[in-house]
Amino acid sequence: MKSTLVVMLAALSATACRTGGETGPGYFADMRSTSGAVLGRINIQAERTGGIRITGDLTGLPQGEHGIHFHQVGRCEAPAFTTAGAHFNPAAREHGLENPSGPHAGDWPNLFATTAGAARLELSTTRMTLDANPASGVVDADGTAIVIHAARDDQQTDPSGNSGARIACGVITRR
Ligand SMILES: [Cu+2]
Ligand SMILES: [Zn+2]
Repeated sequence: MKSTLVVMLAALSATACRTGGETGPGYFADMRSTSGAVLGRINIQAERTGGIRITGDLTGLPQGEHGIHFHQVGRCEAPAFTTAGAHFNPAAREHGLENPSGPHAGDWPNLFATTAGAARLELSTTRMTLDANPASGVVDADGTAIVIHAARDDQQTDPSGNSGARIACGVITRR
């Protein structure tokens, strides 16, 4: 189990590198709080090497670590955001980047917000693609949303890493 984890972490750090070179039409998600306040925009680009890259600057978050995931439905109805459904998971894995039976395709490392409530995102993954590929594509019939949670994602506990309430949501939208 330990060796599986090491291999997985090695793969993660490899995909976390800036590979450079995005391609195709861009997408974005405007993140809103449970009260409708705009927290900022997350940009989503396809990478030439495959996979996607997300970047953005957010404000107005509670200080500390927050779970952030792609969720399977592109609907963000405040205040609970349950309309976004479960984590994006076409491969039917368990939750968590540190779960030997995981992760969900839509799982990301925790987002860190400063004491001023600001968070910067710059991450890549090869588990998702910006198309309708049934195995990986986030541009599917019912859309996809990005959700930020109140608490830290433990990256192990199925189905959502004990990351608590959904405090922000944004629908992935074509530019
Ligand atoms: Cu989530
Ligand atoms: Zn998950």
